[in-house]
Amino acid sequence: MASSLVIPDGFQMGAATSSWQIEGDSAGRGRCMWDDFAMRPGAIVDGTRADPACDHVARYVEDLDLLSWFGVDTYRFSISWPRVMPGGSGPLAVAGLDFYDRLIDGLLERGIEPVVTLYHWDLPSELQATGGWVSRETADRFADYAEAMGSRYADRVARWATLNEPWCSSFLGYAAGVHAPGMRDPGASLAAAYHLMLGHGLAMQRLRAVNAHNLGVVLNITPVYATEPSMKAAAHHVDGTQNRFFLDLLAGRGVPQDLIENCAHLTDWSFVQESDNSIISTQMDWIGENYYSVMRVAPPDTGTAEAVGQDALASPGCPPMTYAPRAPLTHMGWEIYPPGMTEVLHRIARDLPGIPIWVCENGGAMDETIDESGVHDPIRRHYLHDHISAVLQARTEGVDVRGYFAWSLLDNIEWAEGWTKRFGLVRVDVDTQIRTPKDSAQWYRAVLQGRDTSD
Ligand code: IFM
Repeated sequence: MASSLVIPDGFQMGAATSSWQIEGDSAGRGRCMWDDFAMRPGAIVDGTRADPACDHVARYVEDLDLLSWFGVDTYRFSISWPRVMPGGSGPLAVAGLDFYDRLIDGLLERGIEPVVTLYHWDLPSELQATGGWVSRETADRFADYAEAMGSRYADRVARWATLNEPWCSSFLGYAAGVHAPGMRDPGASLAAAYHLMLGHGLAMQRLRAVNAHNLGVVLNITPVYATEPSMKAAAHHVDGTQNRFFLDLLAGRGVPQDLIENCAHLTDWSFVQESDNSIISTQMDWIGENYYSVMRVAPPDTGTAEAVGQDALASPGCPPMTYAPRAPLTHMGWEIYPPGMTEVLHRIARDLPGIPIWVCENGGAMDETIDESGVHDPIRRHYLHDHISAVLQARTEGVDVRGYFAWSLLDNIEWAEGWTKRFGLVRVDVDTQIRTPKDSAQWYRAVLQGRDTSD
C-alpha cells in the first residue's frame, strides 16, 4: 500500500450508520419488518433482536462526540420510519421527531453536516402486512412520510437520500429471502424493486415541494464479471438485476428490455405504468454509491466460497450460475478488490452523466485482535486506505466524486448476520456498550485531520 493519502480540499469525509442497526429502544417506536424477521427462528444467525443494538437513542450524545473526535465533515444516518410515523401512515410521533431534532441539532452544533437516509430497510410492519413494496400503495405511503420529514428537517439537513440500496430491499428481501420480509418470490421481488424506485421518484417530488435540497438515492452498483466466456450471458443478466434496472430507471430509460424478456415467465410486468417513467427519473442533485466488492459469475457448482448476499436467487430469471469470489476475502466472504471502486465510479458517471457522486458506504468486517493496548485491525486500515485511494483516483481521472463515508461509525447489527460480523471503526461491547476506537479509527482520524498517515 502507498504510504500516504492526501484528501483534496473540499472533498468531504464522513461516517455512516442506519437506524435499525444502531438505535435500540424498540419500545419507543412502532414495529418494523426487521423486528418481525428477527423473531423467526434461524433468520438472524445469532438470534440478535433490535435491542439493545448500540443503544444509540440513549447514547447519541456520546456518539456525536465520537464523530467530533474523528473530525468528520459529515455524518450519514437514517430516520426510522416507525419511530416517527408508527404504522407507516397517519399521525407523527412527537418523541421520535424530537429525537432526530436533537441528533440533527447536535451535529450542527459540532459543525458536522447531517445527511439523512429516509429508508434504510426498516419498513413499518403494518405496511409489510398489506404487501410491503410489492404493493404500489407503499410507494405512496413512503412519499407521505418523506414529505413529513422534509417539512420538519429541511431547514437543517444538508443532503437527503430517499432509499439505501433498493437492490437489497427488493432482491435479498423478496427473492432470496435472506433479508426481511424473508420471501422467496422472484416475481414479487421485481414488483418490489420497481415500487421502491417509484417511491424514490414520488419522494423526490414531495421533498422538493417542501424545500428540501440536495436530493438523491444511494445504490450499490457492483461490477459483475464472467469468470469465463460461457458465463457472459449470465453475468449480463446479473448486471441487469444488480445495476441496469436501477440506473436505467433513474436515467429515464425504463426497465431494461432484456430483463423484461428474460423475466417474462416470472411476471407480466403489469405494475409498470408509462407515466411512472418521468416520476422515477426526476432530476437528482446527487447519487450515492455503496461499494464493497465485485461479483464473479461462474458456471454452476464451481463456486469457491460463500459470500453473504451473493446468491443466485437474488437475480430473478438468471440462467444457472454461481458466484466465485477470489481471495482475499472479508468475513462476509466478499472479495477485496479496490480497483472495482474506481471502475464503478466511472460507470455511474457514464450511465448517469452530470450527477455528482458521493461514496456513501465502504468498509469491511475483518479480523481484529483485542488486548489491553486496544483493538488492532490492520486489514481494515489497509482496506480503507486502498479504497479511498481508488476513489481519489477516479476523481483525478475526471469523475465528479465529492465525498466518502466509511461504513460504519460503530460495530452494529449486520442484519441477518447479527453481531457476528463487525464493520465498525469503533468497537461496541454489546453487554457494556463501551465504545473503543479501533486502530483503523485512529488512522481514519489522522487522515481526516491531515496528519501523518504513513503506514
Ligand atoms: O450493513 C450494511 C448496510 O446497512 C448497507 N450496506 C452494506 C452494509 C454491510 O453489509
